[in-house]
Amino acid sequence: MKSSGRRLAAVAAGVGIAPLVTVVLPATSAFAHGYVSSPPSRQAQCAQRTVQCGEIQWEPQSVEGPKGLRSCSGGNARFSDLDDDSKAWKPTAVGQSVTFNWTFTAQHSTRDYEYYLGGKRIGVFNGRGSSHTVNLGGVTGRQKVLAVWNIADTANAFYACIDLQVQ
Ligand SMILES: [Cu+2]
Repeated sequence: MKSSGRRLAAVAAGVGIAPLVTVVLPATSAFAHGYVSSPPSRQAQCAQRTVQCGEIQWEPQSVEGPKGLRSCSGGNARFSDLDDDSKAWKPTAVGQSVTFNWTFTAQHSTRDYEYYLGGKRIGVFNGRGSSHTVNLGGVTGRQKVLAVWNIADTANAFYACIDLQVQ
């Protein structure tokens, strides 16, 4: 009698713990990574509700994909909003010299940061800084810069597109 009572207590305790585990696990996956917050990247504009977007609005830091891509979404179908040039992205007015600032929600070891404009690399920076000043090389008008944060110890990178109005 005593031992079966103990067994029942153990089963009841196990049932009590299970819901806690399932609640805690999904919440942790959204913490990692980083994105360009200034000038506001496309995912930043989604997060700020400047533009209506899908899932990316909840996790602007999560645009992660294999190194070497040149898309704003980093190949993530669920963030395909970011590849849509027809959405009402608000361009930031800038001159030829632009400073891009990253916001990090988790640190990773960095291989480098790269900046692309029209398929051409206009900047590359080694090290740990979160702020990079790039020269746009004489272009004017509406432009789109792709910023890439290449991680040193994984195969992945983080991607962010920034819409600019160059004066
Ligand atoms: Cu991360």
